[in-house]
Amino acid sequence: MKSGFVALVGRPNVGKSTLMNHLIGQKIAITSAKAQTTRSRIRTVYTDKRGQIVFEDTPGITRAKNKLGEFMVSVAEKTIEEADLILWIVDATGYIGAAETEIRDQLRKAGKPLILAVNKVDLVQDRASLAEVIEKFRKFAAPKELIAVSGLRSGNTELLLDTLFSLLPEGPMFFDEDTVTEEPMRDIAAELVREQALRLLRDEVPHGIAVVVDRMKEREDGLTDIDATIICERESHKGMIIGKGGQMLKRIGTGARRAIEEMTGTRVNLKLWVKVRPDWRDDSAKMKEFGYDIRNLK
Ligand SMILES: Nc1nc2c(ncn2[C@@H]2O[C@H](COP(=O)(O)OP(=O)(O)OP(=O)(O)O)[C@@H](O)[C@H]2O)c(=O)[nH]1
Ligand SMILES: [Mg+2]
Repeated sequence: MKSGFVALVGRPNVGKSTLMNHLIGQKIAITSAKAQTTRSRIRTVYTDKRGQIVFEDTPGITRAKNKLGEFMVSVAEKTIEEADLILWIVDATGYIGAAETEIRDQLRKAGKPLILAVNKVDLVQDRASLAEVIEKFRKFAAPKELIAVSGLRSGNTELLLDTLFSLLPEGPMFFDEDTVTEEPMRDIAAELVREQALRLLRDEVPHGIAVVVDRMKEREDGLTDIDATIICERESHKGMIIGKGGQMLKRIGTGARRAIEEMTGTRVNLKLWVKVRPDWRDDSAKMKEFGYDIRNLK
């Protein structure tokens, strides 16, 4: 039996969460076309006869602009420290810049076995360009293994699992074989609301949003009532989140309800509120209240 913790790390928007969801065959982490979607550690479990892999998805590593940004960087650092194996994900269409060099040096310091996943290969035009991209990254990162993948189009993910198992140590099962995640359902529901906000709102607005589930209760007839609050940074943002005649809030609610229903397999009655908490992303006490606290990292 092989087992261990695999940290998924890299720059924002390279496809870490999409790839993790694909590897475990279920959507647990939210994803979006906007950078800095993942804000905390999302732990999921993959088990088969080879053993058990505990995946830890992390926020994209980038320069912090506020306390929330600092929290996100510490989540990535702590996860790297605790992992058995690092899965560094890069975008095949991206260039190698100062940020990549910083991540490489940080990972070297950590001294853990490194696998480089060159992701989004479906976007690379032809075989010759792909070979070039792979060579460029291999030279730059000198990983133990390099695998070209597509988390979106499922290219090579089976090979990636095989490689992960081959590099993991012998060890026990950390979780029950049926466990996919231990993330509480109400946290996942809150994230699914935030995912809709990221999809539907523009500019800085979705980045200044936090979502808290205030109540989640299943009725006897199976319907689940969920009350959630969308926290934003400004009155003007609140106006945009609610939209003309409440249209935007309604679209966010409908999208999130459908996603939560798919996840829970029950019918859901979702009620959303919007509150303003000026500059909460620079307020440690407020951040804790909204679930961003490094000491509570599972
Ligand atoms: N074409 C293509 N797009 C992908 C692939 N993987 C992810 N994407 C897209 O890239 C965007 C970012 O994906 P995420 O999974 O949210 O990226 P992330 O690295 O988790 O981003 P952060 O949480 O912000 O750090 C989304 O629009 C995905 O659909 C892929 O293999 N191919
Ligand atoms: Mg992510």
